[in-house]
Amino acid sequence: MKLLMVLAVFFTVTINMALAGISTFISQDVAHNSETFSAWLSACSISSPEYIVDFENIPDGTNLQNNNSLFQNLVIYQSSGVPYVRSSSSYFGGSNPIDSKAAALLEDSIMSLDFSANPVDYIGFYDIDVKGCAVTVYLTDNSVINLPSDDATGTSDNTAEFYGIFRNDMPRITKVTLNAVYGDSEWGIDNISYGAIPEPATCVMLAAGVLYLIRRK
Ligand SMILES: [Ca+2]
Ligand SMILES: [Ca+2]
Ligand SMILES: [Ca+2]
Ligand SMILES: [Ca+2]
Repeated sequence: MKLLMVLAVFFTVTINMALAGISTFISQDVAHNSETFSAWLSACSISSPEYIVDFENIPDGTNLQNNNSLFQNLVIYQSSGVPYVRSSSSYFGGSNPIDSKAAALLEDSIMSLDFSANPVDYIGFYDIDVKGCAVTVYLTDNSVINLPSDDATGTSDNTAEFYGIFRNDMPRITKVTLNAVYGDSEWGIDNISYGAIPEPATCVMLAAGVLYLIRRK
């Protein structure tokens, strides 16, 4: 009887964990970027992302389409048109890149962030000059999940707003697509942050190693 109860609790916990699903962290305006970014980091149990692509060290005018040597474990492409590194708000529908450069994109074209070479646990980015962008994630088990669309603000000046994704207990993420269908035909993306969370087994081994060293002293 006791064994049955233990098994029942085990399966209930397992099922509840399986239902948690992908988490999203969507800043509703520029003023909420910082707290939304922090909430995303803490949900992922990380202090900073493994990789951050801010485009600052890439020459202005660089064509990013399907370029697999520019970034570690990230390939960017659009279904129509081509993403370029740009530094002027005239390529971002009147909005500004973060710092001096960002990737300039076309609305009504599906933008892909492809991590299939090495699937990731978390992705964050700032969308520029866009309202209500459709966000879809593709997982390693071939499932496809539509996430809530981005914020409904930002069409000029400093409008880069944070959108964070954490896979939680779902399979790792191979690709994220973004489709901005509202606006003035231009938008952009900046500070693309992504990576894998260190395996707990590694942490346990590290802790065991540290304890061993302390004991030896
Ligand atoms: Ca930038
Ligand atoms: Ca605009
Ligand atoms: Ca726009
Ligand atoms: Ca926005």
